[in-house]
Amino acid sequence: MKKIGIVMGSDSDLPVIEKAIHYLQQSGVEFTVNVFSAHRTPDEAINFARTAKENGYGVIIAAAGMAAHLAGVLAANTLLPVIGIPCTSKNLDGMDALLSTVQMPPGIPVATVAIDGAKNAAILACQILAVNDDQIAKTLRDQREADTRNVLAKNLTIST
Ligand code: RP5
Repeated sequence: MKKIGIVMGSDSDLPVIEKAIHYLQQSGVEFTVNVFSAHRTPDEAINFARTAKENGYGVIIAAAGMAAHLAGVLAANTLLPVIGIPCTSKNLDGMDALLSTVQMPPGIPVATVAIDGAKNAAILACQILAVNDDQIAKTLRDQREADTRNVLAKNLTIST
């Protein structure tokens, strides 16, 4: 099974990432979490991206706030798909990170999820791995079916 590499720009991003960690633990998918900053530890961030494929990763999730260039830097240094999570910070509510992450110039795409959208990032990463992994595909199908059953079981109707 290929691994998911979660990279965050700072340990202050951990509260956002926890939803991805929780989802992947529940799903039994292998992952690692590291702090590599595009500006504070650029060599380590680039080295992680350059060696990710040979180290068994199939997809990278990058979480960063403010002028969030981490996902773009990682994407520029690997052919693995990179999913960006723009993280909230106190001044601009994550809009700064959203625009920095999503507005990649043509040639180096970053698949950007919603601000603080860590669970969807984890699900999307699993879907990417599921292209070549039947076990992960089955887990994803089972989760969707469970979600459907939960909604239908509530049987919420309002009528006048
Ligand atoms: C970004 O700057 C990090 O991803 C974090 O979201 C933000 C603030 O980092 P700290 O100053 O809290 O380390 O690089």
